[in-house]
Amino acid sequence: MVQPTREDRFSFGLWTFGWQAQDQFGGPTRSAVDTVESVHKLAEMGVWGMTFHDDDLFAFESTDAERRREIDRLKTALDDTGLVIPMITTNLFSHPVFKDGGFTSNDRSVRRFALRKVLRNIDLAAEVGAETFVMWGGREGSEYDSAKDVQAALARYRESVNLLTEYVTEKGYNIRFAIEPKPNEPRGDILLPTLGHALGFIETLDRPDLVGINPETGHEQMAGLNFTHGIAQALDAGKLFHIDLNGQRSIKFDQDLVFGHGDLQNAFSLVDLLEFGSPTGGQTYTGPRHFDYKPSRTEDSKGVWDSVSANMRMYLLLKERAAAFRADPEVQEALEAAKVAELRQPTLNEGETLNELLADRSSYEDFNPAPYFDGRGFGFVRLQQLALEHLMGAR
Ligand code: ASC
Ligand code: MN
Ligand code: MN
Ligand code: MN
Repeated sequence: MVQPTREDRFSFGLWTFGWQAQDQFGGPTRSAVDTVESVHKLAEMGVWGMTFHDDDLFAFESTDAERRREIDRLKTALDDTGLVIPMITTNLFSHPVFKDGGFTSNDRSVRRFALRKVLRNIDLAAEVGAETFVMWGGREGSEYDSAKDVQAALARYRESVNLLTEYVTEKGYNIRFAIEPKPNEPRGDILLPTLGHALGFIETLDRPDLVGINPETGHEQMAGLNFTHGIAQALDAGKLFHIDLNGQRSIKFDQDLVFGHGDLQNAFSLVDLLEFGSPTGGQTYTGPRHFDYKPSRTEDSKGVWDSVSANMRMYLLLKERAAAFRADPEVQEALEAAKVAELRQPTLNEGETLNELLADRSSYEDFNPAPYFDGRGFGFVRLQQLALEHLMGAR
């Protein structure tokens, strides 16, 4: 059961298992991975897809010939293994040119260069068959309020995304965009810091239908937010185009832990939602289960591949636990007592008008709130205890 297969649609960023663990305080602790070897390794492990930034596959300074060589090596490995590239993204954050951002740098020539880099990478997305194009604006932001005109920056962000949707439409590419929010790091404050900010921004675009979001577990949790709630809102908006799964333990630097190695309870409710949908209906997610984590700096190459496996095992184990939770008659009874399904029922009767509600004395004048004092408890604690006992394998 915990053996991953291609049907699970698991995918990993080339930059995740490929991270050499350089951080603010020290250099790499392990060697670089080879793309082709990695593709073979992933396929053997039951992984379905791989994703990458342009700069993960070929260095920023690559000549056209070097770039082409790496693309062709990748494509051969894909043909040999059946692995797919469901998503690609552009690195607008590593090179010094992007120190004040790409689409929203104060320096106009940098913005024009960033757009060209992304447009070139969209052609590559089409070439490798990626249907989702992620935009993580890690350097779009500021440390100092006086240094960034935020309304102007948002206007430039909008201008860029509008040009990108125009480009894929003109080219006839089957590509949609997904904005990835993050509150801070590397910038002191990043624009579009949470998925809610991104959802609001998308509605101001020329082609909102072509733009959704790619929320990352740890990024929302860095802002103290409930990731499962955010994902539910993204589904409700029809905007969950992609997802970055990982682990984060509370509000601190971006940990990028293995999925489930952070807030395990929240990971449980997330997998329950992604795999089985809302308990009473609602939208479901059919996209990739993509891991964007970093193997801890303490790991050698063996530990790296163990951590790749750990992400998938955690996901599948949580799926198994969530299925057991849903199937338990005692849970069903507790859900019933907690009136969880009653929330799906519209508050007004079918066909009832506002005036009829106003005339309904039972809804207000004759309604008795008194029994709610020390009565009519919802039993949410019992339900949560049952959930945790399932999560712990105690039931
Ligand atoms: C991405 C993405 C991130 C960042 C980060 C780079 O494309 O989804 O969260 O880049 O992983 O280190
Ligand atoms: Mn992260
Ligand atoms: Mn991410
Ligand atoms: Mn990340």
